[in-house]
Amino acid sequence: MGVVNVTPDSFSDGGEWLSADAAIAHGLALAAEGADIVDVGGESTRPGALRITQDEELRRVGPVVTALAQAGVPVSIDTTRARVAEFALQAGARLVNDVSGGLADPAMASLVARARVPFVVMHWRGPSADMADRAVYGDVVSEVRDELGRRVRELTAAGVDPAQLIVDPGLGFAKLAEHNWALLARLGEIGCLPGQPAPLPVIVGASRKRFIGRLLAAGSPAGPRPFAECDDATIALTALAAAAGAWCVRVHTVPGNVDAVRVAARLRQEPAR
Ligand code: PMM
Repeated sequence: MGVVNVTPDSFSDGGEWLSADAAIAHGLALAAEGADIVDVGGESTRPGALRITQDEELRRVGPVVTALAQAGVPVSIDTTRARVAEFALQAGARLVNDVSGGLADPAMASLVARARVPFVVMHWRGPSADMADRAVYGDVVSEVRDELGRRVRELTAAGVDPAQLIVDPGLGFAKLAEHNWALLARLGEIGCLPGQPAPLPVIVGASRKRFIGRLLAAGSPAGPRPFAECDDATIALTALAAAAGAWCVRVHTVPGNVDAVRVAARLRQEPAR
């Protein structure tokens, strides 16, 4: 999944694709490089980010989703608002990626149930403005699984087909670096949710996140590595996530990540001992 952030302030690529023309060209390029899905978002979720209005979100993503879908690109809409998701689906988007897993907007569950489209349920403990305060866990992996399991049961009770659900550990969302690493180390457990008869597909969004820059800068007085210099480490994480069975990785650059996924897929064809 290649990312197109139509925002001035996303932490990793804010401002790069803010005009519709630049965002559309970028989405087409990601698809041409091998992204199976292009994820279009208009609202930054970086730590501390304040909300924008629904009208502003629609103004940013509307023309981009419409043009990419018309060009035949499989588009996912990255939004927590049912109205924005509904607009995008009518314009041809095929998947809804909601970082709140339907918690931010009570209308999201019924929209997704009606639309019968795949729905990404990310682990979320509250809005970006103050999510850092909620990064408190005993065992982060079991708590994330329990909270995702509860969300899946609630969505299913609201009429969403469980076969349409994809779960995401929500790296960086109410998580400290140590929580992100623990979740990545035990990624194989994330899709196995309490109360679910079979594992759910898992999507991982590690690309360019700050915990990678912090690791790579260890000991450097210059502080975390800049985002764009974290792409090789992102590719390493993609290989490991794919080898651990992830269904999808959400990334800002495509070619190296596609190669990493193909290598991991080939390795997974070999019998385990
Ligand atoms: N991260 C961001 C935005 N959307 N969606 C999913 N499913 N998972 C994520 O981890 C995720 C997301 C924030 O990252 P960005 O600002 O680089 O897009």
